[in-house]
Amino acid sequence: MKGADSFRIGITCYPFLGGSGIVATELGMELAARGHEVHFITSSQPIRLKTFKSNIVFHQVNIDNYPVFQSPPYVLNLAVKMAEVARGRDLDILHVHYAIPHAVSAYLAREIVGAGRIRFITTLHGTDITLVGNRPSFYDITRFTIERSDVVTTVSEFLRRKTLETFDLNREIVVIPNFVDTRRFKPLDVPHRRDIFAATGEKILLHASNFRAVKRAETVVHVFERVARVMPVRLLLMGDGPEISAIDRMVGELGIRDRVVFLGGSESVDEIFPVADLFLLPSRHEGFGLAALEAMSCAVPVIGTSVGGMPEFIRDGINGFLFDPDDIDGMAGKAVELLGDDALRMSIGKNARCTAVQNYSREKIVEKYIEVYRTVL
Ligand code: GMT
Repeated sequence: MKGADSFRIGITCYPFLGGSGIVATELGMELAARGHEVHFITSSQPIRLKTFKSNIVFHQVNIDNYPVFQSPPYVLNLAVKMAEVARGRDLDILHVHYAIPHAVSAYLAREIVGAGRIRFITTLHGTDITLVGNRPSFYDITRFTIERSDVVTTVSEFLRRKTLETFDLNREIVVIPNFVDTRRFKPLDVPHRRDIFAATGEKILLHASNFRAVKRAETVVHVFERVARVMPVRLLLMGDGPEISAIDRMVGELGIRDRVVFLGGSESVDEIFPVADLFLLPSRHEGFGLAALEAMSCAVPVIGTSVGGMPEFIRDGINGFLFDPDDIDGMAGKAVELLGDDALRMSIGKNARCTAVQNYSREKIVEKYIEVYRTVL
């Protein structure tokens, strides 16, 4: 039941694996735990929303296709569902994650329900601005919906600036970083789980992503191959995506197949992260870089890149390391140094865990979203 100081919020996101969907789902779960009423309005049940939770309702958007349509009218069916839930459940706010096309549907839903009856908040995550929204075929609609959102948030200062520059906008954008459930993503308490992946004395490198070009998984393999020349190591590759076949081929060509484990898409990410000795995320840019934060929360040192959102939470040489995305030699050299020096690795890992717990815990950051809800209402 909704209390006096609580809200009714409709959340829309991509429900399958992916950073924006994870943030949206974790946000919804924390809001519900605090007594707010959360309605997920999505095309399928969000992947991390496994069990029944009080204060959470899942409303499936059914795509009503028809032979004359060239593609399924998801945007329209979503808008109608949003309006239906907004009216039927007397929602205060629609909070959409990833601008395209969710902000368009939210804009339509607000118009259908009647201006002033509901507000909509758009959270930008990264590629919705840096890779998709800036394409000519999406530019105007992305700009329009950013302008018309009641509140816009971005997951980093980098993304805030990028959004204002790209769309030549002059509006307030609130920065709310990604967060992590530090009780679930925590250092390894069952050391023998490492044995599944590596022999005694071998170090484990990990990369987890959706294997899109922006993640630079080929850099991960090049770095690993250089490290493998000088010490016994294994590489775990977690996730799936368009680049995975090329990576598989590359691993064969470099003759390191017996050293590399392809884990595929997994929901047990919190069980895999803590077994690693080093996490590699050499992305060309990240809106934030949630996977790096999850690794840090498990006290696993990260080698990331000095562009995009990562420099906002990784301090080079203190709680992780940052390199130019093309600096394969630099990353490989640092990996060898770190994996050969347990004291250094553990001290960086400890600082990383501290950063996650002190500044990026789910409880702390969700409070910032609640503050935004209060302000907009
Ligand atoms: O990383 C991806 O490509 C997935 C993407 C998404 O929208 O699911 O992630 C974006 O949102 C995450 C959560 O806010 C951010 O941590 C990621 O940095 C961001 N990805 C990129 O900008 C490439």
